[in-house]
Amino acid sequence: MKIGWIGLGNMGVPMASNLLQAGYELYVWNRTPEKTAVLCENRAKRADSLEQLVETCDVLFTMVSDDAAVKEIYTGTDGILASSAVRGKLAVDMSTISPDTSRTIAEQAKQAGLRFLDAPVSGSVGPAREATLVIMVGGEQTDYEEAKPMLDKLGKIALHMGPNGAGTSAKLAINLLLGITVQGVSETLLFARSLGIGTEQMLQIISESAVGTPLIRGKAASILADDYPAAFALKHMTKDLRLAREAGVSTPLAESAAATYRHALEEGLGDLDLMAILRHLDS
Ligand code: NA7
Repeated sequence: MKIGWIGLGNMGVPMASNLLQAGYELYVWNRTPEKTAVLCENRAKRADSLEQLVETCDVLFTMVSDDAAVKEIYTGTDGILASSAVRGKLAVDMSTISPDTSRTIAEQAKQAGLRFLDAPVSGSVGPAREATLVIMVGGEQTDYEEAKPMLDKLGKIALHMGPNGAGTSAKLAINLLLGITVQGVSETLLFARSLGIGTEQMLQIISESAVGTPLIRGKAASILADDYPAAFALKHMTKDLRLAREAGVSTPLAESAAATYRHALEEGLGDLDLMAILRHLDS
């Protein structure tokens, strides 16, 4: 079994590393080729083009930024679907994109003879490294079963949610809660501070209370240091809340959160962790 991995960003590198660790033969491609070095020093082989990757590999994984990136990789002039070698193979897209785009790519892939799963993840860089991601899969049951042993090396659970688009729909829903929660924590801390309660004290109270979560405990050190290296980049949260809005469902809290992330992005905080909205709200 030869696996092709496309997209070596913050998430792609640790995830692809876990497939290597699990003993799979791994070929990698990234738009910026230098980023393949870290994996190629560790037994992965670099493909010079998507065409070469498709010809060599049985299963293709994509983990890239957004709808535009996924479209370019699958349906661009030199994209995956341009190669006749895709016939009979399986593609697993783990990027967070709109359910509509997942369904469209799945249909185009089908016409080219490529089977396609949307399989985005909940969890940031830490869970990616520890292979404890939560994976939500949309597509045919048999394709899901074929991918499952590989997905099990990337996450603690890989659930089949339904047909194509169901994985990305579930992902938008869970990230809606994430976006709202981080805004809620930020407002709570700023509210408490205005009433004379220090952030460290308040974080302790939250952690010990019923609303304390691993998410909030995990962000505490970052909040106290006002230092936000990206575990999950604020720009990606902004994108996910925009995609959620495009679903056309009334979500007043998420609407408010979407505006906050958008303003923080405009302020130049996009490459920091999503928790950096606290810095934006505090300014
Ligand atoms: P990053 O760290 O921003 O990495 C994004 C990756 O996507 C990186 O490999 C990029 O290549 C690649 N990319 C972006 N645009 C393109 C295009 N147009 N063509 C090819 N490749 C592209 O994101 P994360 O790893 O944190 O997140 C990945 C997904 O998981 C995202 O959907 C999140 O919302 C969740 P580059 O290195 O810049 O050349």
